[in-house]
Formats: sequence, structure tokens, C-alpha cells
Amino acid sequence: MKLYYVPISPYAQKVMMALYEKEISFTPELVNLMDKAARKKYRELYPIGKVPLLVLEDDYMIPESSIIVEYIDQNYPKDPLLIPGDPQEARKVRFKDRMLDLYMTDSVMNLFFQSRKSEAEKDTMLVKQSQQRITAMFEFLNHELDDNGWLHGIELSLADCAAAPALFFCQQLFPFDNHPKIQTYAERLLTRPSFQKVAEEAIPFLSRM
Ligand SMILES: N[C@@H](CCC(=O)N[C@@H](CS)C(=O)NCC(=O)O)C(=O)O
Repeated sequence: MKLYYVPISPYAQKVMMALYEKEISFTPELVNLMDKAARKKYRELYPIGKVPLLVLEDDYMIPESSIIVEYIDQNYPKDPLLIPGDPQEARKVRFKDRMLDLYMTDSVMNLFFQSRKSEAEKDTMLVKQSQQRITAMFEFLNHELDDNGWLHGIELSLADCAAAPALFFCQQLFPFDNHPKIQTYAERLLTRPSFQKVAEEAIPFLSRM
């Protein structure tokens, strides 16, 4: 199967972390979203134009990072199980994944793109709203984390795969130095071999930007 991705996309990173955790092989298809012609070509395949996108051997397409992780979790039953079998627990993991994507990852990406603009071009309202949301998400994480486990209990889950890229970008753009619990968690999460592999691929792209 093919994964259409961009190494610096946090949503692609979430999926790649899950693939590496479960040791699933895939063909990486890098999409150059900075290039107009490449974007146009990619939209012919997937009109929404977002990465990541998983394309199976029979050309069946699975977009949306959380859905891709759910697909691989269901079809490659190798540990770790990223979405618990118990429906109530599964709902709680999906809830955390949604919170992270919608309020933390989206917000930190806003900060990322705004940081590349001149002062005059910056959308200060958007920056402020994004900072407020990330601050609220730090409170959420502080509340949800305990000292040892992952974001949902003792097993790594979809929620951790969503948290890793968000915290990776926050380190630079909106640090969590005043949150020791998040710091401890981020240290364990971001040094996990699966995420290290993701970061190794992203860092050269980020330094070029
Ligand atoms: N909800 C989507 C979000 C994916 C997303 O926003 N991808 C960005 C890169 S981080 C993208 O492809 N942007 C290109 C565009 O919007 O044209 C997911 O979870 O996969």
C-alpha cells in the first residue's frame, strides 16, 4: 500500500508513527504541497488535496489520519493495539485524538505558518486564538496524564500518535516548560523509536524551511 504524505505534516506523522509502531511496510509517496503543479496532480487523485492518504493495492483510498490509523489497527493486529477493543475505552481514545487534532495540532500549525510571515502580514487574532487553545489543551493534558502511563492508560494508543506531532511542534513554537507532567510525557513519547524515525525524516525538511 502507498502512503501519500509530507514529512512535516503532523497528520502524516501521526499515521507514520502508527505504521512504524506496528512495523507495517508501505510505499511512501511524497507529495510536494509547495509546488502548484504537484498539488494539482495530487488533487486529481484526491480532490480534497490533503495528506495523509493511504491507497491500498486495489486502489481503495483511505484519507484522514485517524481513519487510516483505525484501518491499520483493524487490519494489522500486531501490538500495540492503538484503539482498545472495549467500545467505551475506544470512544475515550477517539475523543482524545479529536481534541488533539482539532485544538492542539491545528493551532500549533497556525502558529507555524504565522511564524513564517512578516509582522505586517500576521493574523494576530488567529495567533491569539491558537495560543489560547494550546494553553487550554495543556490543561487538558495535565488533567489526563498520570506519572507513568500513556495518554490513555498503560498502552500506547491512537491518542499518543496524535499527541506526538503536536508536542513536537509545540517544543519550538509554544513550549510547555511550565508543565512538568507534559515535559516528562513528551520526553518518553518523542524519544520512542517510532517517533524518532518520523522526526529524522521531518527535521531536514524543517531546517530547509
Ligand atoms: N483532518 C485531516 C487533516 C490533514 C491536513 O490538514 N493536512 C495538511 C498538511 S498538515 C494538508 O494536506 N494541507 C494541504 C491543503 O490543505 O491543501 C487528517 O487528519 O488527515
